[in-house]
Amino acid sequence: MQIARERNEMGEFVRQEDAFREWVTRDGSSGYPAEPGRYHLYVSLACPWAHRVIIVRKLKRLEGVIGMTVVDPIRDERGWAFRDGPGHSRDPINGFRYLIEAYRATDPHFEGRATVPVLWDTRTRRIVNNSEDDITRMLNSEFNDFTDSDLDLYPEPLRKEIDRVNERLYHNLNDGVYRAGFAGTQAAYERAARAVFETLDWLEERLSGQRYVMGDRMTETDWRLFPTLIRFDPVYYVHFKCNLRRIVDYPNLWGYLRDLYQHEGIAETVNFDHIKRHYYMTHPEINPTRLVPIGPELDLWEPHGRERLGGMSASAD
Ligand SMILES: N[C@@H](CCC(=O)N[C@@H](CS)C(=O)NCC(=O)O)C(=O)O
Repeated sequence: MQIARERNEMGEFVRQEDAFREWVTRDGSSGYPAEPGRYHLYVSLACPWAHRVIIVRKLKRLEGVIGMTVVDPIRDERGWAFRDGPGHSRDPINGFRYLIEAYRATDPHFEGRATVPVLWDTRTRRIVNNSEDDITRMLNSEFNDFTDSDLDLYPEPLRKEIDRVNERLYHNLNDGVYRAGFAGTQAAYERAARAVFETLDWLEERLSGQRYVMGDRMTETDWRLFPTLIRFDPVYYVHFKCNLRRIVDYPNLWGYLRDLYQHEGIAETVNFDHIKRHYYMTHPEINPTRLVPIGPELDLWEPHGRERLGGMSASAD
């Protein structure tokens, strides 16, 4: 674990930039035409960024079009690995043992951390893109010729507002919990942790009168938020010391989280075993005993009652 290498002079955690940002396009103009069976995802069920991609692949019904391999949630100094185990497997595409091999196959001089998610091209045998923002947008719009779903999670009229809210949520919440957990000074921790709760308070208010973050329509913003909220009480509250309040203490956010969890196909993308073992066993700097807490008990199937707020649960679908 190289958290210390990724702190600035103020003790703040700074996430590394994504290395590969090529695009798969519907018309092929980018050099990577959308084709069924050509591209493959390497993901972790533990990672919130990869989780977003897994969700969009599921919602867009692209499982038969884009393959996916799940890494072992336990990461050691060699990084993410492909091994057989519950919910994860060896790499059937390239026979890689470690994810870093995909990065080195793409750029022999690659020096950073090999992160998930990765979108791999089986034709040119290289990584097309390792940024979840880009990959989810591609899955949303570029593979429509190969799916019967016309769901659009990034509708034109809402794009500006979606970008604005995403930016705020990314900095203060999605990455904010990491900046709280990986902070190297008390001040950096407190700044990040306070911002997490200011943002949750803001969302609680916003979700009091509308079903989704953008109003009555489900968008990518909801699915960018979901992976962070679902990890919050089991992991971030304890492991990253974000412990002013839990999600279950926020009536609207807790109902909203259950609403999304109960959306068709979503519960099966959530693997609490991978999530908990990954965080508690892979950050020895934060949890040197590597013990995994037994709780919490969450009834995610409890009725949420948010239909009364209106809105189209499956969006344009
Ligand atoms: N910016 C990336 C972030 C991906 C990322 O940081 N993933 C983490 C797991 S949650 C990772 O793979 N870390 C590898 C490591 O620390 O060695 C994205 O948005 O796709």
